[in-house]
Amino acid sequence: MTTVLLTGFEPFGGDAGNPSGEAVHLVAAHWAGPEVLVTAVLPVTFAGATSRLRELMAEHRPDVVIAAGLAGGRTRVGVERVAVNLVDARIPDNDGAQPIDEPSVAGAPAARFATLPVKAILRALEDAGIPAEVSYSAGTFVCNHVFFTALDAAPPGTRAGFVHVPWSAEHAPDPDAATLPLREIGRALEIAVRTALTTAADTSVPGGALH
Ligand code: PCA
Repeated sequence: MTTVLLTGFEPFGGDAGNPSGEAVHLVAAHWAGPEVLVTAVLPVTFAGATSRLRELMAEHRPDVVIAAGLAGGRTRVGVERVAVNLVDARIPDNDGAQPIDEPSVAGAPAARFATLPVKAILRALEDAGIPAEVSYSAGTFVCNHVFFTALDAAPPGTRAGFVHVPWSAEHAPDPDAATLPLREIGRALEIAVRTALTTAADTSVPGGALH
């Protein structure tokens, strides 16, 4: 049986909501299989998020792992291509921890690439009318830490990666914030999962960044 692990995050930084966690619930509510979908909303803590993720991966042995998080201010859904082995927290996490200049996983390489078909996901999102981009930095906070940990914990053959989402229109911090409707964010995550399940080899289309 093919298994997918899809995670989002709890609110952080004093925000009332986090669209990544809410969107994961939407995907779970609509999931029609036949693959098994396991979902979880991770705490925004360096220690708690990665220990929960490692537990979930050990328990369910997923074929596809997609972690999602909020990138407030971004206008597009970002399919992350590279996780760096670095934690450098600009704000405290939800435990009050603020690690600076530490490795995400001691002794691991400086960076790892997502093993998702990132270009095929980009193309599928664009075809569905969802603003999307390949992103080359998931930051150095809890999201990147979870992304790097997912790649570190994934056995060979697992497709693992990270998707950053904008604010939802329903929970924007201010009226001028860039947003997408929560329904569209959920649709984006479902498309990412479905594309990862159905794409054998990634598509070769431009998706790089000039700066
Ligand atoms: N976004 C943060 C952590 C949790 C989330 O949803 C980040 O990008 O690191």
